Amino acid sequence: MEKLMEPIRTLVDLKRGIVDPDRVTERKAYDMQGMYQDELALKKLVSKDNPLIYQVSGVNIPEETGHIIYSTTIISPGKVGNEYFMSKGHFHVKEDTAEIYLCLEGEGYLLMQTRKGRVSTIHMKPGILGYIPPYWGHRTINTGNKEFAFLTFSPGDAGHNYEVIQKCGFAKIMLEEDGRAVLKDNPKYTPLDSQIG
Ligand code: M6P
Ligand code: ZN
Repeated sequence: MEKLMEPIRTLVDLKRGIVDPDRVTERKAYDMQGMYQDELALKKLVSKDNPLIYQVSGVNIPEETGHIIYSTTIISPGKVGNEYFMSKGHFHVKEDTAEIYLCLEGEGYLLMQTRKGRVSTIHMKPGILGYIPPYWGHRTINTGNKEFAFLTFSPGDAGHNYEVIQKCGFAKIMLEEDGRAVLKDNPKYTPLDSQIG
């Protein structure tokens, strides 16, 4: 017989997201190796004070079909060289699953990419909701000068596939030029040989 789960009540701060989460995952500069253009700048950051790049706070929901997982991501302000702090980025293991990002605080970009390398961006600021359709890989970038916080909702069975991004990178990168955020071609991008989507 299937076990019936009890409902959950979660307090959400409308600027900082989930209050009193069950789990917090921190990604520091050390955890971001291979993700930025300027590897030397990243190395220097790691040996200086290895700053927190972002953290994800979530509630324990079963990672199963039928459930909806929700969490808050907060990306610190800062840059590695002239490339803004960002999340690792991933595709979903179950690629035909979507996700919703709702911006609470700060500003940044939701960068999305298909397996074939087609790119789309949404400029996020408080109150903007970004819908990531199935099959689009996604990463978030803090282009502001304070924390960039957003709430996310995804199907329980979506899963995280980091491999493609780790291997190929994103086709575009977000750099600061003359004090502005500019989307540029990623010179290190290596498209997959066999692509779908
Ligand atoms: C969002 C969601 C999470 C994800 C997090 C950080 O909150 O998409 O599922 O873990 O961002 O992104 P990443 O896993 O790519 O580091
Ligand atoms: Zn996702």
